[in-house]
Amino acid sequence: MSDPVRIYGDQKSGNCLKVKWTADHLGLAYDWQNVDVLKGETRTEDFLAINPAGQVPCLVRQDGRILAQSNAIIFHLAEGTALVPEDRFDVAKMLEWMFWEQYSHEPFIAVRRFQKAYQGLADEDIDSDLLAKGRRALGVMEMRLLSRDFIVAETLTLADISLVAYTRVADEGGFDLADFSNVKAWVNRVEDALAIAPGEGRFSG
Ligand SMILES: N[C@@H](CCC(=O)N[C@@H](CS)C(=O)NCC(=O)O)C(=O)O
Repeated sequence: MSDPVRIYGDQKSGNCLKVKWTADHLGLAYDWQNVDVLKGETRTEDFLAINPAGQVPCLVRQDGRILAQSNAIIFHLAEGTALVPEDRFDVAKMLEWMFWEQYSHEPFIAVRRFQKAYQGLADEDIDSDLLAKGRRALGVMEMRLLSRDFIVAETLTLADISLVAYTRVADEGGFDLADFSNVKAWVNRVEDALAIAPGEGRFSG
């Protein structure tokens, strides 16, 4: 049997956990290489030789080809499975939400969480735009989930995995999900579907 794919990631990073959850959900074998972002392990010469962008997650396939960017990696792992809709428009719709996650959600919710929980910054030292923009993103999700169980299809897709990563720990960034009841119920639904343990990936967990 050939070696499994290798995944470089930090277990506290939502972007990395997206890859772990997708692989686990699909029953894929992988060799997890822990890279501690806070210890600067993404900036070592050895790691930069793997991903010159100096970021995790990063996937190294059995044939040596390397893929970065969490949403590209999960798409690669899940193509042809039930996590990707069959309908071509729905695939594009799923990608719409995954691009939105990277541009209009993660930069505010994940960044505020990083500064508050990891770097221990006081609220007054954090860019105040992050709270407003993160809440706006949660509001967009709240509307989307008004009459649906999952973001795109009737069942779990990669859009849910991508978006749940930082939404489920948004409280660590100072975002109260009690104000977004549809989002809160959806987080529970997606955590159940992926069998995510409550403390997994939490700074305090
Ligand atoms: N858009 C990228 C973001 C990756 C990213 O920001 N990774 C962070 C951890 S969540 C990282 O490796 N930071 C280390 C550094 O920049 O040195 C993705 O989705 O994979």
